[in-house]
Amino acid sequence: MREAAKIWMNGALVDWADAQIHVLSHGLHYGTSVFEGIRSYATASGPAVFRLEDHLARLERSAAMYYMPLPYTREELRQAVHAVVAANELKACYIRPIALRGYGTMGLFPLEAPVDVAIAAWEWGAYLGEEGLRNGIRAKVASWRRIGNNTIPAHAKAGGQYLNSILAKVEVHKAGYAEAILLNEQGFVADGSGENIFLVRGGRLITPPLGASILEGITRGTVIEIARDEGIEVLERDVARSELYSADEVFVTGTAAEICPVNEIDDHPLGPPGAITRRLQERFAAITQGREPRYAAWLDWVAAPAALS
Ligand code: PY5
Repeated sequence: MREAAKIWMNGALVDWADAQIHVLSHGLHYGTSVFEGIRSYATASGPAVFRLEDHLARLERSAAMYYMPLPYTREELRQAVHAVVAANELKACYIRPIALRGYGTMGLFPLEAPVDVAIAAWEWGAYLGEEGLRNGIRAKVASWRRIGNNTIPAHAKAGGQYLNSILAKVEVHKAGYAEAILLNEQGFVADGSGENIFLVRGGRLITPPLGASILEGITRGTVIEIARDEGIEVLERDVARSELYSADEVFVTGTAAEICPVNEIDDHPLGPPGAITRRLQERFAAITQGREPRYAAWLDWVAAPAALS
């Protein structure tokens, strides 16, 4: 499919077709993998990886929560991400680092299995569609609950926990909706199958707190910071399902989905994307494209950047 592309695997760039693991890899059987989703954006000074340091720090935290020592330092992984983007001559792309328990043991005790690490990158457009980014998506609350905080660590981005997201996604897809919203075990709103969620009520932003079985999204953190810089108040608090139906605006955030408006939830119309959603989308685009020197620390240029003017 992508014969010419290179993938970084266990310390070296290899051909796309050669980036293989054994069928008895522990991570394949039991979900013992941790991963990241990162985007690089095209800027006037070349490709820039958005919040790379923060994504790699989360990868380390996810690995630690599963007692998985990463065999590479953060700086080695940072250089590897740069190498993959550069070797594939990518500008705007999605970057997927993954660390998994590899081939070596078939019992559940994983600590003797080796840890394999790979980093791939490819061009990946709007995850919820260009039309969705512009006009909003239809979402539905799934019947599956978000895995509880005391079932697995919700803050870890681990392969196995995505079975939960996948069941929710397939359920609502079959019912004709673009994205699933999951409630947590307490019945409060948690997140989308692959995004965090925000509501606008009375000019304020509201988003579920870190204790609500959510992933601590990097785009979520970005939106909170941009909004506060814009003078918009942000509340992190539990959100009841019915609040979604009467919100002034709702949007979801994620590396793949970016900032995507929601225009309908459970067949309750929310109307076209609102002013605050639009404003945050515009700010986010300006920042990721390197047009906002104030936020330049969030960009890690793959090629040396010309000085920001
Ligand atoms: N919640 C869940 C369950 C997620 O999977 C994601 C990211 C987020 C929130 C948002 O986190 P962040 O802003 O740090 O990306 N989902 C992945 C992504 O790359 C996987 C999507 C297929 O966006």
